[in-house]
Amino acid sequence: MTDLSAVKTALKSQEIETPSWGYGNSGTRFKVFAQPGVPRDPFEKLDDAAQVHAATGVAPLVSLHIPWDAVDDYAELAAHAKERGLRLGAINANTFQEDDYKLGSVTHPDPKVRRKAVDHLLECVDIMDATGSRDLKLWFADGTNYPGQDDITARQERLAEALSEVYARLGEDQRMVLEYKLFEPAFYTTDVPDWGTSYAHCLKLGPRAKVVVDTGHHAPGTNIEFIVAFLLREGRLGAFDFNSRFYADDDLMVGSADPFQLFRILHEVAKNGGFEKEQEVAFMLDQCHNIEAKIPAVIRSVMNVQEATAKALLVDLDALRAAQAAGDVLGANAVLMDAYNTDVRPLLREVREEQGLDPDPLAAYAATGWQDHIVATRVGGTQAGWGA
Ligand code: PSV
Ligand code: MN
Ligand code: MN
Repeated sequence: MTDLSAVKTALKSQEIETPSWGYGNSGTRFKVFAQPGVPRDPFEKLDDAAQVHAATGVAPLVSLHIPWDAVDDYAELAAHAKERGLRLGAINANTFQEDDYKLGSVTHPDPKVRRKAVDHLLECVDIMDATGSRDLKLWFADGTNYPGQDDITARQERLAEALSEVYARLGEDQRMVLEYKLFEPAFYTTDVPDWGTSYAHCLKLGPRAKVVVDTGHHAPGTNIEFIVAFLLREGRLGAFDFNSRFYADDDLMVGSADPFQLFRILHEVAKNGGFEKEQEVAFMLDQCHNIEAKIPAVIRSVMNVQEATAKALLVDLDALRAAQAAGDVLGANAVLMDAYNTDVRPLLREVREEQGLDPDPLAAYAATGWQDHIVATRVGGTQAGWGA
């Protein structure tokens, strides 16, 4: 039998990190749709994130993307976060939006471009020092479009060199988390295309280098929960970038396209101790809300993670293990499906009430009047960064 009070305690202590860029305008490569009331600067993005945290109670961290969130004084930004009950989370580096990076950043054939890219990564560590952030989050758009364009192994060598210079700069409590992505924007080779490449680089770097699993970055049909289980066993799962996809890297609300997959992933997290603080797994969202209202979309996403987490925590592990040990294929599967098919919404309402929160976060947000306030007072909001 699952211990319900332990499930509730775990749900109350969960921390979901929301992305600053989820609050800004975004779109596809064809069109950025401007919404009224979106933040004009990183301070206002934090004000919106504070609304999500106030409504849900489990979203106290916000990741920044540099230079989208560049400010003169990062300590002031951290203080702004703190006043609102928030903390600054991962610092995402950006070496993918300048002309210099046409042929790559840290893997570029020209050492001058590599230097510029590494300097940006080092600057991001300086920012972490000022914000108190633990994680430097790296995703590289580096790759090639045509066979023969560049040397695959030379690019791996350049990548390894760059990563080791940056790793050496990290403070003792700081980590590097390395994201992989199979495709896009390069069409032929990508320099960090999969978890194996990220893991191999992390292993060489040291224990504070870990892998980021962005749920939108795999080939269709990839068994992401296997990757999660493997990395947790090795102590190398650094973070999630949660989102949903139907076709490519769609960055839709997590749990919207395939809630069962999210459950299967979080079941592996629960079973392998990934919710325990020592594992230090960051549960981040990496989403863009192109056509839907942003703050309610982030709230909905947080709720989707909570619901999948609750179901994962409800899996009767004793019954599951007994069925597995007995070779009871149908029985084991039934244990898992029982948890997945549980309606956990009443449980989550109870958890919120016990935390002194409104049981319905979306209604609670609507009742604040914040949306009308920002629409009336913010004129000329900024783009999230994509398409800028
Ligand atoms: C790349 O597709 C990515 O997933 C990386 O995490 C970037 O930093 C992020 O998207 C920006 O939205
Ligand atoms: Mn991502
Ligand atoms: Mn992505």
